[in-house]
Amino acid sequence: MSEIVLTVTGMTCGGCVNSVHRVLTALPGVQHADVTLTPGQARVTYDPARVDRAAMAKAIVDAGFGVGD
Ligand code: 9UX
Repeated sequence: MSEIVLTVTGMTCGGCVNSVHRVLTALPGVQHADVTLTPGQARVTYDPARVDRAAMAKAIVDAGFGVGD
């Protein structure tokens, strides 16, 4: 497993945190996600053979949030 920390923008309440957590953990290959509001981050444990940063970022953006550099 690999771990990555993504900067997530646009989350303003616990519901947003739950939404980001839901879309990340729905991706095949994502094992675990810890999403925090302050700071806006997602720490993701994943199988790099099955999922990558771009897929995670797309899922977050499709849910209405943003991903920083
Ligand atoms: Mo809270 Mo986030 O009511 O889209 S869920 S602002």
